[in-house]
Amino acid sequence: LGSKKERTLAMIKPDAVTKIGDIVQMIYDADLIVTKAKMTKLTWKQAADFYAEHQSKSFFNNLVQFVTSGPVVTMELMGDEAVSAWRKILGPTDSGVARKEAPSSLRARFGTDGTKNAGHGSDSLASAARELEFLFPSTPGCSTSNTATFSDCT
Ligand code: DGI
Repeated sequence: LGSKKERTLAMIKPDAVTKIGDIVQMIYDADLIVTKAKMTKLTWKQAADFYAEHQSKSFFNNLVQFVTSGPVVTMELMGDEAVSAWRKILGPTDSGVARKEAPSSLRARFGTDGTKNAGHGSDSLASAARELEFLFPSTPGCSTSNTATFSDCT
């Protein structure tokens, strides 16, 4: 009662990928669950498409450069108000600000500054739907049954 089960897209950026264990602990402690996860290296085009809303910003190139500088871990998280719950775990966008305002947040603990900030979280249910489809595309004919082989799905 009074809670909304949501899904959100979480991304661990290249600077925090090796902290995945600590980050799963933070997810677990917040009563969220990891329902999908993969490690991947985004291409420049993928990162630019993912961050298309920021393409006119001064920091756009630095942002795309950073998120393509190494592998990322993307996750689908599920739980009560998952969109805001994950963004609360992340803390303020700038890791320097996060260290002052939310010292136990993910960005305070594992980020560096306004660009190298350890993680991403969808900012709304609409963004979550778009970002989940972008990183975990639904594959007609492959998504409904559990099989040990992937030959029909790749
Ligand atoms: O949703 P957030 O990731 O907290 O923030 P956002 O959607 O406004 O921006 C996306 C990313 O772009 C953010 O994680 C880091 C980068 N960014 C945002 N604002 C600035 C910035 N990078 C720099 N260098 N300076 C900014 O003002």
